Parts: sequence; C-alpha cells; structure tokens
Amino acid sequence: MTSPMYTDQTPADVKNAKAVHLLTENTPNGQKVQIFLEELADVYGTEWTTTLIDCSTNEQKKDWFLRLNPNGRIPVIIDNTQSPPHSVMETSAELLYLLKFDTDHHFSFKGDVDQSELLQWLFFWHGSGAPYQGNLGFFRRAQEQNPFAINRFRKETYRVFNVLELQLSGKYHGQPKDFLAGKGKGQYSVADIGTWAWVKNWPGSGYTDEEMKDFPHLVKWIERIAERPAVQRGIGPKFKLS
Ligand SMILES: N[C@@H](CCC(=O)N[C@@H](CS)C(=O)NCC(=O)O)C(=O)O
Repeated sequence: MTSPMYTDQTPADVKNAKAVHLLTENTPNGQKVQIFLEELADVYGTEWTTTLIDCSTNEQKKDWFLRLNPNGRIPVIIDNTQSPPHSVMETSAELLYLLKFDTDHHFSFKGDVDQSELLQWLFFWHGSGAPYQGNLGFFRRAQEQNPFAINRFRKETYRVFNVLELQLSGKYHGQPKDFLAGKGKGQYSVADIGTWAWVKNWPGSGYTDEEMKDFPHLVKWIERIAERPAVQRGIGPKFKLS
C-alpha cells in the first residue's frame, strides 16, 4: 500500500493546489525557483501558487513536509497536473523540471551542445558553488567561531567566483560573455538563475569591494541579471514572510 502524499497535517493551500505549487522561503535556494517561475510568468503566463515556509520553526522537518521532500529542505515544487501529483526536490532538478514550460527555449537551448553547457554550469554551481558559499554563511553565523572552517569555505568560494569570472571574461575561449552558457556572448538561462541567486549575496558572505575587483565580469553579470523585472519580483516582498 502506498503512503498518501498529503495528510491531515498538510496545509490546505498545499493540498488544494491545482497547478504547480511552490513551497519556499526567501533564501538563495528558494529564490532560484521563485525567480524562474516569475520569468516563466512573464514569457508564457505560467501560473503557480506558493506556500511560504518558516524554516526557523522546523516546519520543513515535519512528517507532512518529508512526504514531499525527505531531505526536509526548501524549496519543493509539486506539479498537481500529474496524477498522482509529482513533487520535485533539489533546486537544479526543479529548474530543469520547470523547463517543460519553456517551450520556446527562452531559458534553455534547442541545441545539444549549448544545452550541455547549461547543464555544466548549473551543476557546477549546485555541486561546487552553493555548498561552499552555504557553509561559509553557516560558519560565519555560528555562535562558536571556527576560523579554520571559515577560512576554508571563504577561500573555496573565492576560488569558485574566479571560475565564473574565467568563463564570463572569455579568457580561455576568446570572447567575453554576458551569460554563462551558449554560443558567443551566451544566452540567459536557468544556469544563470541558479548561480545568481547565491553569488549576488557576496557582501553578506563577507567579501569586500576590493576583493570583488578581481572579478569585473562577474560583478557586471550580477548587475545585468539584477535589472530583470522577474528577478526583482522573484526576490521581492511577495516571498517574504510577514
Ligand atoms: N541542495 C538543496 C539545498 C536546499 C537547502 O539547503 N535549503 C535550505 C534553505 S536555503 C533549507 O531548507 N534549510 C533549512 C534546513 O536545513 O532545515 C537544493 O538545492 O535544493
């Protein structure tokens, strides 16, 4: 017998959602998916509903939530147009799932080679960026200060910023790029969305303006993406717990 996806404890707005439903909190990981849904709304009119989770209360560790994501972390999307509803955990898997709405390839690529670049940069940040910047934040905020750990994650995040700078500067492929993946100057894609949501927080991660001068193309890329209305909405008040 299969265990039900929703229980008496599942909030009504989650249970009763009809289309894509997002469980999120306005953190870098949450923002990745928030931004992409806003982008899809601008281009395709995609509609979805949202439940804001307050992770400080450990709602994400409760049984009703673990049925949707046994990892007990936000964000999660549930596609209620599938029968039974289909839940997706892990931000990059969520962005890739939502690409099914991007039928005209505004945020992805038709060609295998360009799409392979998108996947490389999306995975690069997921596996080699977010864990370092996330741990840097964790150890910087921790009551018990551990200089060794802070130094390790600070250096690694800085190194990873430099990898992004190498890609955007075109140092090894001839031409500066506006976006991480795609031919020539590149095309804005979910690889940029997944990465930007974290990297834009460099001041909060403790880097100085002086240090960021080492990454001029990365800083311009942060500013370029920040100008997008969907990005501004995706990190804006509608996703903030009151
Ligand atoms: N690898 C996961 C990370 C998700 C994650 O760490 N989410 C954080 C918020 S940024 C969270 O839920 N923290 C609460 C907790 O760990 O209980 C993903 O990409 O979805």
